[in-house]
Amino acid sequence: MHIFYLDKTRLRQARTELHDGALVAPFECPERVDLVLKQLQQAAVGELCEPRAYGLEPVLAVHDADYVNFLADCWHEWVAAGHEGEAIPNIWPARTLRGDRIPRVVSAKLGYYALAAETSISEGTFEAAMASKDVALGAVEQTLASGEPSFGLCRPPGHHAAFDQYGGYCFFNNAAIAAQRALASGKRRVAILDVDFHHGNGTQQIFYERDDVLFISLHGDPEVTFPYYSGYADETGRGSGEGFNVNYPLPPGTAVDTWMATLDNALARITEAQCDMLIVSLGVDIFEGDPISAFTFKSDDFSLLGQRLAQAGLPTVLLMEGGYAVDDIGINVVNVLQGFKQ
Ligand code: Q9C
Ligand code: ZN
Repeated sequence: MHIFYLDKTRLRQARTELHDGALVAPFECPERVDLVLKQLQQAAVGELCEPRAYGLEPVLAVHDADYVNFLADCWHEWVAAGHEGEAIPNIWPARTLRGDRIPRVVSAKLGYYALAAETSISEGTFEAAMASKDVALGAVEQTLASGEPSFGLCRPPGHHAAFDQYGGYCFFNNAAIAAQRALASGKRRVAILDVDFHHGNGTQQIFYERDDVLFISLHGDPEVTFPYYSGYADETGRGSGEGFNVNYPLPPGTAVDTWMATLDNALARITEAQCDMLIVSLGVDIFEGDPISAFTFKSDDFSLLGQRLAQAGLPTVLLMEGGYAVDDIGINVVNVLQGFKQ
């Protein structure tokens, strides 16, 4: 298996995350990739590869140009405005305000383009997001060329990033960018299977009205789990996308056998829809020890997950999303990839 990685993903190193009313050290930190890389190398899972730089074109294929410009300029505008801490929104175009015009000043643009406030923007955030999508693109190109599975050690993650919104630690939607690339190179229908603990609201939103990408997500019930305003079972797609969005909200504490039975339903839908490529949004925050999640996967269960994913029998790209119990994140990723290879 080819493993894609770029050191520049480390440039995302915010100092603050707004968590339960306090500014804490971010859960989504560079140490995450150190631990995954270390375990991947120890287990000799595959060849480590650096992708080339793909530029902005594949980003603009799924994201709004003004949004991308905002991300590119945000930190500089924030500094130029004389602000001290990291860039965090504190007002939104909420339901009773105007959301139909793009504001001029950075403090207002933050609320316009953010869907949550935990994700501070800091120096290097844009550069790391660019590297992260290049990791995803390198992985998908490798799989498109060889038919062999690839893993992209993306960071920052992507699945909460929508057409023109960031949040949930995500800026560019790496899985969506990779899926669009696969379609551009001739794939007919791509399945994005999102196993991260949190609902992939961004991926859902980007493809909601389309039938060339089947989006399926297993996640913590949004009644009680971030992102709260998306991820319910009645969100099934719109227009020609009707039936091509499938959500499986599961209660906190869901047992692994229930989760795996749900995965079987998801895989059956992928087969039924005649997808010709699989992109896995691989969050390992379903681990029992994850500090911000509530599923009960043990490290060994991740091997079974990898095996089941392989049984879909499709060219497969696995892209890193969440997973925050840093001591275990590496072994959990390795177990998925080893299980896949068996
Ligand atoms: N303060 C991903 O896993 N906050 N993002 C949750 C903890 C945001 C997770 C509550 C969680 C975002 C990619
Ligand atoms: Zn997550």
